[in-house]
Amino acid sequence: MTDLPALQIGQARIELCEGDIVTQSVDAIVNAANEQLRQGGGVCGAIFRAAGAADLQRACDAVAPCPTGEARITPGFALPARYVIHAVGPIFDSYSPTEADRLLVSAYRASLALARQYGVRSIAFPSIATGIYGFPVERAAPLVIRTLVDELRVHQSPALVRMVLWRDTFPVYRAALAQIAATS
Ligand code: AR6
Repeated sequence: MTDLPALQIGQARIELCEGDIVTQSVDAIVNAANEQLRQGGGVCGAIFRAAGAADLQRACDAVAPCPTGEARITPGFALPARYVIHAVGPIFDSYSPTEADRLLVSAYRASLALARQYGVRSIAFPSIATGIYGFPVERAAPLVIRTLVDELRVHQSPALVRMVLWRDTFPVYRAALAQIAATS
């Protein structure tokens, strides 16, 4: 793998790649979930299918609900990842833009806190809330990258945080990373 956009923060690293999160061989992948932790569409549907929907749903039911801005953890079952961290981003139109920002940041921070609690060293995130939930990706990308940088500056963990981006969201995050790398 050459020239993936990346940013080193002390001992920790943020990477961006384009692709399907279910194939990621990391300790934990993050699901863009709903508050009920029910199988949905988008990346959530793909994760449930790849993990084994019945097993993952049973595990989700045991830890549901999950309010917007929070996260829950389950096993990964048939996935290469050991854990799935289910994070609920905001439905963009249900909040003021600044409240939606706060809730999106909170979903990432809650996921990283759970990851640290479970000894996760590598984690892959999708672009939470920017699909079915309608959060504009141009607004999310700089906010998310800045949140990851801030978290890793403080905690230095997980050592690898990878954003796995679907199709045309990749260049948006790449531009945001380049901008933040140039100014930090
Ligand atoms: N790998 C990585 N990213 C993906 C994949 C994949 N396999 N598939 C889609 N994406 P969304 P949300 C991207 O809609 O907006 C579900 O029904 C997608 O292109 O999956 O948080 C849940 O159950 C977009 O950039 O999540 C909730 O009800 C990003 O993942 C609701 O949707 C997130 O899009 C959550 O909506």
